[in-house]
Amino acid sequence: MNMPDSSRVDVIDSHTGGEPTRCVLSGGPELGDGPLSERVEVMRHHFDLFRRAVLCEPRGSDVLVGALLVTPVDPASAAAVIFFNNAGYLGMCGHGMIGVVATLSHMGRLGPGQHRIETPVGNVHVTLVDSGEITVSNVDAYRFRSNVAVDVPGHGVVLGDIAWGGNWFFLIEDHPYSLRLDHVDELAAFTWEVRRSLAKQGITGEMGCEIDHIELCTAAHDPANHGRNFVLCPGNAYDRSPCGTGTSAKMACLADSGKLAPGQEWRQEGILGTVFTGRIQREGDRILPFITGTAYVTAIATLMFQSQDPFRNGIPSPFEMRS
Ligand code: PYC
Repeated sequence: MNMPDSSRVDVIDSHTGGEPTRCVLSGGPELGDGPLSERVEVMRHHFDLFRRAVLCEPRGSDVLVGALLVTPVDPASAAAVIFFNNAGYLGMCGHGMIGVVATLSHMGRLGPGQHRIETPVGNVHVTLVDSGEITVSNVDAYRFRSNVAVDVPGHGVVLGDIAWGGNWFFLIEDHPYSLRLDHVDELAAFTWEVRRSLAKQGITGEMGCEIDHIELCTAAHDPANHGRNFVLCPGNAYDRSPCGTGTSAKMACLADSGKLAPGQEWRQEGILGTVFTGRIQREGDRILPFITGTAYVTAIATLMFQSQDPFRNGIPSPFEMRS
């Protein structure tokens, strides 16, 4: 599928804690009316060029996360969304969900209150309050394995926890790095090696799922917060926000270790110092994470795809992984 000359794709861009989201309002491919988990596969296999055209350079960048709005399966849901990035597709996306809610609110399509939004990995509930703060009641989070050893060339054995927070994470506490913005090249290089080593050594999430997010954790820099992170995303871009799914995975690990009680606040600082406020609820064995943050609209635009443009389908990211 080439992007047709006549294609016009309306988008609203926002950022959540510094991490950008491009919400696609119209002009997206026809993915059918099946469950979102099926529609994302239709997009992956038949319309992947749409993802690349909308998100990769020259219209986007490696940092951007896309959020394609589709018709919900259940008409009672406020929206349904498929998240994608320069490399492929995301299950859930915490900062992206906050960006989508801020966007829908800006358009007058969502008012204060609680709303259900469908994603390929399950429904989430979002609460928008008058101040603009948005709370995402995320899909269940859990720690799958703790203290897993991975041999990382040039770095030796690295220990981490494997956890699900809407995406698969490898969380590393024991590392020598200072999580500062002026160190991001070094942090990205290390975490990229960890990711490659996990894949090479067959270390996965549950049911063989690829671990495609690597999270370094340390103490917070600001004493008002509880922890700081650096998260490497699947396409080798680092999350500018504290990462909603990463914060969910982190809270699941803390709860599993008895270090986070239900209702207790967890203020997660990201690499820019921006914060998501988290907490969990427990229902039997289930851990239900909540993430609160704010997003700001940065652009309202129509993307164009002229037939003479050699890059109308986007420039493939070198980090794109074919499934
Ligand atoms: O906030 O969950 C998140 C996220 C995932 C990838 C980038 N941001």
